[in-house]
Amino acid sequence: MQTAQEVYPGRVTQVVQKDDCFYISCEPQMTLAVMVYQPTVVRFRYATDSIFEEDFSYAIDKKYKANAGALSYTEEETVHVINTEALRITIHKADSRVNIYNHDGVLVCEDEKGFHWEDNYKAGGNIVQMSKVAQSGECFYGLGDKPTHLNLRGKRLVNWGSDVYGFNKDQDPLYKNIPFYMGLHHGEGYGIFFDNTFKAHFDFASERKSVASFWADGGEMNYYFIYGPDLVDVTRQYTVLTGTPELPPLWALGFHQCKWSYYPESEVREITSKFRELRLPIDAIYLDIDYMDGFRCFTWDKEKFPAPKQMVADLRDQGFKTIVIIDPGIKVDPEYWVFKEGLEKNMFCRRADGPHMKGKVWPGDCYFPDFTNPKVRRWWADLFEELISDTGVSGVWNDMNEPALFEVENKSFPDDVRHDYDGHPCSHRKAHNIYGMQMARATYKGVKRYMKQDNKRPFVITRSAYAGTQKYSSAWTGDNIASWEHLWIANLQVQRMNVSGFGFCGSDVGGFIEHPTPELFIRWMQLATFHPFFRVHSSGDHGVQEPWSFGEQATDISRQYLELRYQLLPYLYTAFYEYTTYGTPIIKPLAYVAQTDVETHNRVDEFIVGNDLLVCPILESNTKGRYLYLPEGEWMYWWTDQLYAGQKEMWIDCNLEQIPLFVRSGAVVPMFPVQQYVGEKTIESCALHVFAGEATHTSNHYQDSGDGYEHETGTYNVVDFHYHKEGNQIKLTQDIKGHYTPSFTTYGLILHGINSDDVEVYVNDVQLDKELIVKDDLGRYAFEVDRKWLNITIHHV
Ligand code: MIG
Repeated sequence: MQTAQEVYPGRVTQVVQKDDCFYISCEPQMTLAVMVYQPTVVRFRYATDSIFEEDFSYAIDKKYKANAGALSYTEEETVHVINTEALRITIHKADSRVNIYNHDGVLVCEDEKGFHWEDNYKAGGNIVQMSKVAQSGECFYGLGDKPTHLNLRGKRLVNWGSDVYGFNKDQDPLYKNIPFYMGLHHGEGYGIFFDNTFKAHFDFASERKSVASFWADGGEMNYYFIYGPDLVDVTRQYTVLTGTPELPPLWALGFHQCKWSYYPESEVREITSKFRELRLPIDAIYLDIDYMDGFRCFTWDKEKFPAPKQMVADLRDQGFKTIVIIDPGIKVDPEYWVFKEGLEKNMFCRRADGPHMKGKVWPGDCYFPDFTNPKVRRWWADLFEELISDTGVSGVWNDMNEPALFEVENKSFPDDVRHDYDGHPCSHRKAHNIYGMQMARATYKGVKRYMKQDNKRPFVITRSAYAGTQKYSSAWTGDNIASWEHLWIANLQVQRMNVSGFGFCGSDVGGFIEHPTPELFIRWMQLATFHPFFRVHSSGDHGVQEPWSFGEQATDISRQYLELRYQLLPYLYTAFYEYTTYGTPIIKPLAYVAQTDVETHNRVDEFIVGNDLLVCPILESNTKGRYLYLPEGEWMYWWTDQLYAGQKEMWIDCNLEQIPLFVRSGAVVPMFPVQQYVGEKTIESCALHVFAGEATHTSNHYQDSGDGYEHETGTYNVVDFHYHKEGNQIKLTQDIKGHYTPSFTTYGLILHGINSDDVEVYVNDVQLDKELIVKDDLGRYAFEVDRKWLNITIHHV
């Protein structure tokens, strides 16, 4: 057999513009299509034989609207030039290499060797490769769930979804395949989304010190360049391109408890009652694989769960939503209706030569639905009718969808398995990395349909994912371990997933494998309080992992944080609104809020949740505080109301009950009263915590009914709170956009950080009776105002 040769495109022979697309032909016969989607979003698509296959992507949102803006094309001596309103793109006449500049002339992204390929005779097609210059000082971020330092410079990584029980720090690949990375150099942030589902590789100046390259084992060189310059804007644009999710039901932002597995019914009832008895706020309880009859999906083990409908209804009465697991493997059993139906309707994957794809998972031998076939996804969606509409389950958990197999070396399907790929038949080489995504998509479709009939929003959670899966599902980070190192990993992964467009994500709190010490459990609960998805999960074989199993102190501290979580719901929900509307990451690493400050570029521990809270978890045992870095601005320590100036590293004290938590000065943070579950109480008054400082700042508060679909037709409010300080006078104004009427009619204002013995307060320019202002030991002033207040002025006296 001939060894493959690297092939490079030659001289540019022709440039043809068709609307917002430029076709650049090269010798001997490669064509590059430069497609402008936005002034800051440009797609590069290469056809080695100048033949473009049908354009198809599972990632790109069907609702995405391109808007290229004004374009111009010119020819210079050595380059062809395309100008968008934000970028200048040059294509070298000699070899088609691409440079991308901003309009200040800064070279943001530069082809090194640029595009090249190798013919792959054995599998067909090409290995497609791209190499770019890694600029001096450039940092790299993104790529989904990689459990390694946030800055990827110096690393080589691969996307090939894998079931990695008890994965290690730096292990690669893990469960998720998100071929989207960002670069930051000279204050300029940009992103590259390599929309190719084959096994994909990324090298960030690992093999060669000044080269960042990416390549895939097949398919097209097809990538989107996204310009910021703000990194948060890069993530936003990527998320909008690949699809923002709908708002989850508010209860899904509450606390979830899980174990492999809670059974029988009496145990589920005991656990859930205990949460209520101990007044530990919680909204969701999970049933892992043992609820099924012999691990047959869409069945119940009638001995362990004789009356699921009654149980789910009783749990609902206590404020619990029931979530059940559904795996892709369907047991080979001619007596089992799902198998029978699937077989008759030809729903299962087949090998190259025709037999069904048979593999062992929990139920023993299984067949696997080909979720890349729209017919199969419709069938799968229909299967949820009974679980949702009849039994009353509120959400579905998709596991093992890498897809994972037992007892075979590669722990997944062989390469020759056939997939429909929505009418573009292919092998598993191409479909592996999107199998889990298409399963989550089909599940979402079904869960949503039946939840919606009851005017409820769906909840889906998945382990595997490709770029764009956030449209359909939340995610967890898989089978971690109860260790301090894994607490570090959890913190990092949730940040990385967030900048990779996947906001609704969390880790197995406490660790899935092995048993945490009470202290580790406490520290993990404290961190996860600020994670978009908050669930305790464990494999169960190392003892129990409910808060009370760690003793009284852990129970009390868990309660304190669960209460904080429920109080922060309006704040977190606002961050979800910004995520689902604009693609803004809910969690932001420090580099994403202060990218011009190089001190932030390699920070991993601190993160911002929403816009105004800064968290820095304790990641070691037996500590009385830690060093951390506060970015630019002024920050108030949550526990003491003390103000600190940013842009410096500092030591902060904290005891076991405290996680280092800061609020941006000038922030207004809405908080609900403690509830044991979402909707337990009618919220009559919402707290507004005002963190006084020198900064001028605007905070937001999104309000809707927390479930159902009325917000989709405009029944919601976006409220802005403007904070401004002048001398010894603080001015707040409220700007309400929308016509939703929340249940609360008043706000309880709480002023933090007013160092004054006395204040005068004016509400809508009328002085408030001093007797209505209460001051507590920490010097916080509190008073009530009508929900529709327009302005509040506070004079220090
Ligand atoms: O082979 O369903 O990551 O959360 O509890 C293990 C049992 C299968 C792996 C998941 C884990 C789940 C477990 N599953």
